[in-house]
Amino acid sequence: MTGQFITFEGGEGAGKTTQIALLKQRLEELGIQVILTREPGGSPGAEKIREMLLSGAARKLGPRGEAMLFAAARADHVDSVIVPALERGDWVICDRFADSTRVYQGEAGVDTQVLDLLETVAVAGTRPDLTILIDIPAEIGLSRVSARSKTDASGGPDRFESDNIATHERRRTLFLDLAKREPDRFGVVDGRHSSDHVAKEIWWIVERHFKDLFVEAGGEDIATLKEQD
Ligand code: T5A
Repeated sequence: MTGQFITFEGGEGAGKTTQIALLKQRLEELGIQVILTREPGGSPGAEKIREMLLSGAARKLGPRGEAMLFAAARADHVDSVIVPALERGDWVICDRFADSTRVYQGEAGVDTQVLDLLETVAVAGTRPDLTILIDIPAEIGLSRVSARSKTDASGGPDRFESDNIATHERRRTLFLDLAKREPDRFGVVDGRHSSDHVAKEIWWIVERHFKDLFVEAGGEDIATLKEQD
């Protein structure tokens, strides 16, 4: 089986990290080797850029400067982590990828042509096979993040979490617009449900998306699903 690249997108507190761990477990039960990674970050160089971006230290560069930093981090991450893993035949699940730049830095006013150019250079042809968008009203996602920050060491809101609710809602709309434009790549799930419910919906999408690959590898669930089609 060849390596596959799955990305998770959505607003703050949508449940991406939670669901990525659950999906990894299910894929591993099928004997698939899975690498979990995240953006910004995912490689030593990109993690350094993450600190600059999320602390707000890069804010003074403006949205275009921040977009360039996200792209620089992505280029290193793609070259040093994602491509080698896919070439080994591993599956890569990434918490946010280029769609986040389109949404967050696009919403902040960076020109689409600039974002297109940066993306082309950063990903160098490596694009997700499937993107799961966990859609959630901004208010719910932010309240989860704020509840979590009271019980762990993450501290207060980061550079992007601290934006106002209207900004978060515009980002939500932009994510949904991207999903509408590329329905073959995106699977959209409603993040308001329980973690178990969301995990089932995501697994349903993954099964359908990769059913031919799973059948080749002998995954029984999927073989049954294929027969039902
Ligand atoms: N960014 C990123 C850009 O601007 N441009 C870019 O190009 C990129 C790549 C990254 C920030 O950078 C920006 C976007 C972001 O603002 P981050 O720290 O990586 O920041 O944060 P997020 O990706 O937003 O991740 P979060 O941790 O905030 O949210 P998740 O991963 O979506 O949510 P998760 O799973 O951690 O869950 C949050 C809380 O909710 C609970 C969890 O237990 C946890 O406490 N929870 C649920 N509660 C109830 N029901 C459910 N179904 C739940 N699922 C999870």
